[in-house]
Amino acid sequence: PSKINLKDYKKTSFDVETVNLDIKLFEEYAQVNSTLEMLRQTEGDLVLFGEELELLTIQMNGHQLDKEDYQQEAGTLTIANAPDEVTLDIQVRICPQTNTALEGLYMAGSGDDTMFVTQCEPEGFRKITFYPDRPDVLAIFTTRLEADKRYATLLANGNLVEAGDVVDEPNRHYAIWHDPTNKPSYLFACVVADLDVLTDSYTTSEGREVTLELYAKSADIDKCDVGMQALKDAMEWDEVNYGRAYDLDRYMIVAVSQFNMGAMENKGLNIFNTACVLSSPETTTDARSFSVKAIIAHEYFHNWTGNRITCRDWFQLCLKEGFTVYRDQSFSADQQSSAVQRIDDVATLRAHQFSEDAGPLAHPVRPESFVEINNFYTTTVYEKGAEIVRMIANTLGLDDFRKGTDEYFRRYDGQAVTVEDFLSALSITDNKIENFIDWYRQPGTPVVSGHQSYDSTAQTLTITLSQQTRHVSGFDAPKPLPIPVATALFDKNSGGIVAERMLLLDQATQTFVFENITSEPVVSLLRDFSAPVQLNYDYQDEDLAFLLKYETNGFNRWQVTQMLVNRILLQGQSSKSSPDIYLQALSQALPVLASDDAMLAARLLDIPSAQELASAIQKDYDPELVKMQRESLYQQVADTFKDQWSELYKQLPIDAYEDSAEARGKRALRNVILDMALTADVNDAAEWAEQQYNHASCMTERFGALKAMVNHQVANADNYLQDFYQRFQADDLVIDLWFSVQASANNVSVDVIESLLMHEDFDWNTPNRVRSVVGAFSAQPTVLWTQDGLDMYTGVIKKLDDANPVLASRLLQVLARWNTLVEPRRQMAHDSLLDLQKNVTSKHVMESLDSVLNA
Ligand code: DPP
Ligand code: ZN
Repeated sequence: PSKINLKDYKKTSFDVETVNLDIKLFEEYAQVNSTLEMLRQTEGDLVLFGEELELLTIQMNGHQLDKEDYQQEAGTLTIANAPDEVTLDIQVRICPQTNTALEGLYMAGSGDDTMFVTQCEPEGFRKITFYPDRPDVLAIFTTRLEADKRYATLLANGNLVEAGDVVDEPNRHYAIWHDPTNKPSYLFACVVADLDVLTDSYTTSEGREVTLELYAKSADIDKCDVGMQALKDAMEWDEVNYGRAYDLDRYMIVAVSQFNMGAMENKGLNIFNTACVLSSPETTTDARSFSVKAIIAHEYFHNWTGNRITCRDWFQLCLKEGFTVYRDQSFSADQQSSAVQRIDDVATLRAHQFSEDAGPLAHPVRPESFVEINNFYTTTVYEKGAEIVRMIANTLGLDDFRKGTDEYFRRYDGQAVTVEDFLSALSITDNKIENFIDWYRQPGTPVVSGHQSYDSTAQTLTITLSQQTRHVSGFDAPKPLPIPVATALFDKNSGGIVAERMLLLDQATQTFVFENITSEPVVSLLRDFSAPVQLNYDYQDEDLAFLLKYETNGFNRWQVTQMLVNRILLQGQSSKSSPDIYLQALSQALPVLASDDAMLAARLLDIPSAQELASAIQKDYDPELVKMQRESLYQQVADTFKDQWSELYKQLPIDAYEDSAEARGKRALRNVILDMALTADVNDAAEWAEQQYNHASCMTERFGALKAMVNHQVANADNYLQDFYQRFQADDLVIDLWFSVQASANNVSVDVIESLLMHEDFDWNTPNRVRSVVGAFSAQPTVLWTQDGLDMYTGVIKKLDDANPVLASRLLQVLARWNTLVEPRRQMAHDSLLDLQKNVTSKHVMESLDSVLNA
């Protein structure tokens, strides 16, 4: 398979004006007839893409085409010398019933309980019919669906025009949908199913009455209220914050249990993984429920940033994803403490994106070439992409950023555009914004180092900052990037802020002078994580402890605890810090915070994940050692406060369930304290866990207790696991939790994983289930990086390579950092990967494997 390059972009020779699709579903296959009205826009052949299609007939302007009239090869159908106006009628047959890749039109479910859904982003539409399947081809779609009446729900994009019985076929019915908006094929969707619906409505700021519908299986329909409310909140939020209102009379969301991604923003007809839309207090943890709201908002926000303004080509994926993630993060920050929101977003960025950027899968936020675009739905494109938009917003200030986004919507509505277009609109008030383009082009996480010097005579403080980015092979030598560093100076005596400024570091090294500073202050940098960089400032441990006490920025209070922990844990650090200052600082902060902001208190007790710690290690990474060090520090924290856990825990009694930020904070902190108490061997902690499980008001409490019991192997843990299974046996998403709590347990072994994979409820065709075991397991590096662990893990990839290459390749990416391992693990991993290479064929896995082995 060949590489596609950004620099080779060319418009298509033909544009599509309208598409008429007629999809008839039968027991064993589907018949798809399409009519495309096309117009020439440049010289050249007419090219259509198509994969896994059985071509029955093709007609051009009413004439049947014979084999010699077109050329068919690997995924394309080419017609040379086509006239300037073309009507194509194409008939194909496809087989959704055997489509396990979950791209294009596929059947989900099994037995009597099946449904048909589509996933067309990025290149699934070509598995439905022959089409110029690229995001820069925009057309008006009309879709007729026909199926057996046991599939009562027939949905497609846009408005319902007509529905009824099929003449002479009493068991079949049809529906015709028309979407009045011009859209790329990746936003096409249809659903043929038997579902219940929750209906609501929303009146937009422009006075449009919109019908809102959330479709789910009847057993799940009582878990749709959270999602529906989030949708209404998101619609209003986008009107208030970006001046964007919804543009159709109907907005539909459909929940599907078999789905590769989280959710998909198809025009007017979002399709969601059940895990990302269903939520109820009894079955869904707070964290999951919060992310349901964020994902509903994310997909809704795409209607403007993605659908109305879309990407010229897939290299521009970050154009819609980075901006939309930034928008959903801002939405979520308005629903809880903004410090906690920032902490969670940054923790994810550091654990996953920094690690990606430090290894062989590093790529620019806007890649320059790919073999398989599915491999680039990455945390670099999404999360680092969002960080760039955030830096621009902070540099401009919110008013000018809004002027810029208004300009973007005004200029490009209805078009397929590039990152350069986006920056050019955002630059209307400040042309320096265009310099941010280098952030999109250059891979690698910049390291910002710095120190300060104080001149008491001149009363000036000088901060020197420099930046360095590793040179990723295959790319130009790194250039300095514009890095906004939000800075505050704190008076050592009063603890108050004496100066506050946004420093823009845009050269290799720069000095910044603060005047009228009467005594040497403590400097707080990168407040609210103003740029996605690693910070290496010349701090004393005491400065960090000081900041934990006096910083007013909640995010930075967390950040300094993380810096202290990193100093204690990271091997090879010359001046290895002792935990004393950290523990002392915590003991001052914790009691106050526990009553003030329980959620933030819970986060302050975080110790970075093994994965995040590993991302900073370039060589001789020893998973055992890192695990031991993490656990030993965790133990010290638990022991230090051993006498206080009981009181803190009792201050947080189980009340009736409430979905407020405060109640969620209490539940989060209670779960952290429970785990700490079990770690410190507090006398009756195992009993607290059982009580919490038995008297839980919601899943956060019940699952928190279960997880703690499993991880600490308390005597009754197995009974509770069994109870949990029995209680929730009918609920797939809860059973996913049941699998994952075992697969990610502290003491997990490959045998446990093998037996979970053999369990009667395990299902290779449901990505959520596969992730609940194999994905959860991959967070246990001490077991993953053993011969047995690798055999099992690469065995899973082999198994999925053909059936679901998108999922297989995603799982493989977890092995990217093999090259940093200590011997003999490194060699073992290398051999496993080489062996895997001989046994896989999908271009998805091959491309990832090539990059990973190139480390
Ligand atoms: N475009 C989808 C999203 O919202 C892909 N999963 O991110
Ligand atoms: Zn998205």
